[in-house]
Amino acid sequence: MNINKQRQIFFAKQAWLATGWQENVLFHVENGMITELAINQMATADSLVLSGPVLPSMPNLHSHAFQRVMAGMAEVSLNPNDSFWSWRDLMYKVVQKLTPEDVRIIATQLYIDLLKAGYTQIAEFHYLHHQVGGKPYQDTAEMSHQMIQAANDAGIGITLLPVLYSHSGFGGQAANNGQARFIHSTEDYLQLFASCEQALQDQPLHKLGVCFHSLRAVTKVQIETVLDAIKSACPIHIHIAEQQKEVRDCLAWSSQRPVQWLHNEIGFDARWCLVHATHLDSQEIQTIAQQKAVAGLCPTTEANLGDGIFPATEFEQANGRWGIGSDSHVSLSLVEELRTLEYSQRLRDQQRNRLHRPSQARIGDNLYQQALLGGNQACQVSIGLQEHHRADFIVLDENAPFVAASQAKDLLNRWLFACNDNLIKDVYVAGNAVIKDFHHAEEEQHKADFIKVVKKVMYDS
Ligand code: NGQ
Ligand code: ZN
Repeated sequence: MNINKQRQIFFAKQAWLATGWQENVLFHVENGMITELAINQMATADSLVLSGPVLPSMPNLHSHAFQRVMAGMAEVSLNPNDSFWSWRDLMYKVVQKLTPEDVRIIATQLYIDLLKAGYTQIAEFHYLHHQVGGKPYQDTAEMSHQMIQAANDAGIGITLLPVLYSHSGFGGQAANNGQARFIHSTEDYLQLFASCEQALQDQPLHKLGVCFHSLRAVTKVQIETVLDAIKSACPIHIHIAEQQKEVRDCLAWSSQRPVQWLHNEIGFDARWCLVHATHLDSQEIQTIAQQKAVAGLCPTTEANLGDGIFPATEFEQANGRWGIGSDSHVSLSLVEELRTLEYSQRLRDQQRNRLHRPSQARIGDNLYQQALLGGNQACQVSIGLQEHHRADFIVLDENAPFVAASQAKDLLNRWLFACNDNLIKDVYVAGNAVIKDFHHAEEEQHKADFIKVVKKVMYDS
């Protein structure tokens, strides 16, 4: 995707900077980056005046785009013990039906909807690589190209995470039939990674990361071999400790809990994003925080799949880094992700106002700030209204009653806790307006294509 190289100047009456809400903010954008920013300025003749309060957009650190096609379709009780694992069986059935074109169409619609929701970078944890039955496509990176195309058509930045997936359980158990489209040897994975690297060259919005599906899906030797082979300082993502069963199986196999195993046997640091990390003991909470790894939280999917409650209150007290992802895309609302995270803690603790920091007593402001910082780290981007950051930002609807009526200090709490309509009116990626007045320029065509794919895949019609 091309970045507008022209210099642009924006003016915001109210903008949420790293220092909190400020007034009369003038900022310059060049090559998609903020080059100068000052508060208490006047709009200049050549500046574009943004209509409402302006905030940085949000990075989304975890996505399986194809799963959007089945969102809301697994909410039928088929068995009194329905669980994460029975949901996964249904998901594997959907996987058998998808062509590369279907996947691109689903992802394009999804990415447009995510832009409208205020996300401008998506970490795509991409493991659907092969044909049905497991044969690679003629171009082994075929599916990865579809994801990049979808991101470009929508106008979102992608942090592409090609996934290494080889086994069905701890200790290198053979993959099952439902997983055939996901499977690589270490060598083949390294080739795929090199193809993706090439495909992303000269695409400044896009990033590439290493990804292991889970400790169930790869062996220790595989992790070591991949990390040894890939020299670039890219992010590293892995699903970890999402389900109790996974923790029990890991203990039975290694006598260690998943995060403990990763720390002791491989080691992790700020390059790592530990997705879910739901089931942690106190030592593991401290370790993740001390190592400055990001906990990749997906509150609505974790609730939907019955994963458990992430110990966010304790993690926050340990200064842990975290961000949010929409994962299975059962919800595309960043408001719902942040609200669900805070409310999960209140419901467990039977207390109010859980996720705050000594420097930030306002829950909404703290949630937004932490999710932005952790998301930036995990997606390897720098979104934020400050110099040398990418000019990705959102404009709230100045006519929404709580936006019009509230003092700036209360805006985030009003928005995140008390509004259900989408308040995001305009969305800018690297200085370009991709959502204008709630709309995307190509949305009608993509919507029509998406409707056809949903009918075909989910209803055979
Ligand atoms: C996935 N999703 O890979 O799509 C997983 C489920 C698994 C989430 N963990 C499958 N939410 O972990 O084996
Ligand atoms: Zn996932």
